[in-house]
Order: sequence, then C-alpha cells, then structure tokens
Amino acid sequence: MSAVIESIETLLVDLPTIRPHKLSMTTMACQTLVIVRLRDSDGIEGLGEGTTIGGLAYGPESPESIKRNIDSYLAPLLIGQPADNLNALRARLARHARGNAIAKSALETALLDARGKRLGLSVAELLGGARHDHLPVLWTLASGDTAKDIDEAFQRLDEGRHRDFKLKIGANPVDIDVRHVAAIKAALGDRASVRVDVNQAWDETTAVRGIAALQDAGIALIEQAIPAREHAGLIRLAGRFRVPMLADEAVADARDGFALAAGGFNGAFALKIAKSGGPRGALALADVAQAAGIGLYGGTLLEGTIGTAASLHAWATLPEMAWGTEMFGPLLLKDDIVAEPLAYRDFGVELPTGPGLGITLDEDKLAHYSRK
Ligand code: MUC
Ligand code: MG
Repeated sequence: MSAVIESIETLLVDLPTIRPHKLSMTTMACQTLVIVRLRDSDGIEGLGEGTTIGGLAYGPESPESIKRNIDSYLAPLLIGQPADNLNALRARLARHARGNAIAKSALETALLDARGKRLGLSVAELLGGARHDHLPVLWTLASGDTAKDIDEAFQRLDEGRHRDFKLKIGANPVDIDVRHVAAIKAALGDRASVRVDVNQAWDETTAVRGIAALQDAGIALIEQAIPAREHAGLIRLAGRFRVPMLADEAVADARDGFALAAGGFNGAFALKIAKSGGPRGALALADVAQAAGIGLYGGTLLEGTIGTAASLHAWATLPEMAWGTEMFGPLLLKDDIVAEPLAYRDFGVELPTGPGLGITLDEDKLAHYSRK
C-alpha cells in the first residue's frame, strides 16, 4: 500500500537580512520563512517553504496567515490522503481552498520533496528532468543609497557572483529614482546589465515619463511599473517602448499569462512558485509564455534555501530563460537553517542534487531561529 500523509507541521522562522532591503512598499530588515515539515506513514519527511515580503505589504498573504491557513484548513485536507498522487492532492486543495497560493506552494514543495526522497529522484526529475545544472543569478541592489549600491555591485562583480543587477525603485519621486538608476548604470558601464523593478508604484503617466528616461540611460528591462490589475496599461507600455516590460505581480498563473498574451503583451513573465501555488503552476505559466513567444525569468519572493531550491528544480527543466533568474534569496539572509548552503559560483548557482530537493535541515539553527 502506498504511504499516506501522516502529519504536517509549520514553523515561522525569522532570519535577519544582511542589510536593509528597500522596496517601493516596504523596507525589510528580516525575512520570515514559513517552513513546512510533512511526514508520511513510511517515515519520509518532505520540506517546503512559503515566504512573502514585508508582512502584508507585498500581497494578501502574510507569514502568519500562511501558517494559520495551512494549520487550520489546508493540512487537514491532506492528512490521511495517499502521499504520491500530486495531481489528486493539488485538485483537492484547489477544490476546497481558494487563493492562498504561497501556502499551497509550500505544501506542493513538501509533497514533491517527500515523493522524490521515496523514489530516489530529484524534484527536477519528478518534473520531467533537468536541462541545466547551473542557472544564472542576478543580484538586487536595494540599500536605498546610490554610492552603497555602486560599491555593492562592484563587490559582486569582482567576486564573480553576479553580473546582472536589479534596482528596486518606486519609493521616491520618479526624477530622483531615475537619477539613482542612471548613476549606477553609468558607473557599471558595459561590465554589467541593469534592470529596475518598480513594484506597481507608478501610474501610467508617470511610467511613460520614467521609462523613457530609463530607456535612454541604457536600462535593460522594466519590471511591473504599474499596478498589477492594469493589464491594458502594461500592454500599452510594452507596445510603446523599445525597452521590454517584465510582468511580475500582474501574472500569477497560467490564466493571467493567457490574458496578457491574448491582449498582445510582448514582454517577459516573472515565474514564481509562490505566485502560482507551487512549481507545477509556475511551469504551466511558462508553457503559456513559450506558446506566445513571451520571454521567461526565474523569479523569487526572497525565499530562503528550501524555497529557492524548489524554484531551481523547476527552472532547470525549462529551456534557457531569456532573462535568467534572481534566485539569490539565501544570500540576502545573515544565516541559514540548512546543513549545506546552495553553491553560488560563476555568476550563478548550482542545481542541488536530489533525492527530492537535495536539502537537509540544520536542526539546531532551525530551533534557534524558529519563532517561540
Ligand atoms: C519582486 O517583486 O520581484 C525579487 C527580488 C527582490 O529584491 O524582491 C523580489 C520581489
Ligand atoms: Mg518584482
């Protein structure tokens, strides 16, 4: 008889960041990981992680709601069910619980990790097989200070760790932000590419002014300049400028992707397992993007090592992504809760080898950082 899901435990883990991380809607000094430990009747444990940014600042789920909704609603739907039929388990969650994409992503990750460990296969193998074992990773400059960001960029370049940079803007008036970005791009010159993420902070008129100036400054990509729901505006911006638009908050799952593509969007999509309810949903969005000729980007909600590894296993199954990945979450944190950190080298990261995610917890660190 196949294993059944026996228990699901959730932990809130608070890890300090290496420096304040300033986005348009919040400044982070700490990241809270919701860690899932799922145990099956054969003794196998699956690990999962859900994170968001700045409590409720980024989206409708907070770390506390992710934990509470798993504990009270989602875990009871899974406990006692056969552990190996991921399709049936995803359908059960979808039928009985709306929304809660980050919580569902943490659970799907734990289910995949346990199944991989049972079968001796990596999560990438469970998802069809890895096409890459090393993925490019950019770094986000978000100290809030132009000179510090330039120093940080040169450090990362000199270490061979990152050569593509994303700047978080939108918290300041547009002219100040444009000056900040242009100064960083001018300092880096041809040594590095620079893109921006506005995190929905501009209206369309401001976006037209800001993007025109950023395009002139040599910026490579403009991420989510206007509010997520304004699909028509995003499509207009994509048609208006040479510099491509990246849809992030606007595109959570395959349905959003289809709507944007059908409306004539011609930029790129940020894939995030957290937005899509797990790796499978993110890959479904990638299928829509590829069918529509829309570029791919491997995105993060600043997950720690477990969520980052889950994303890497998914991205590794795709053809080369036009815009690379931003799977640097663990590097933004002062410490980790795993025995073996991910290997960042050669401007990217190695895909961890399985079984499952290929990640083992450091129980002492987990206990130390878990919220009491
Ligand atoms: C986002 O909106 O892209 C990704 C990198 C980063 O610094 O923040 C995240 C969220
Ligand atoms: Mg973004």
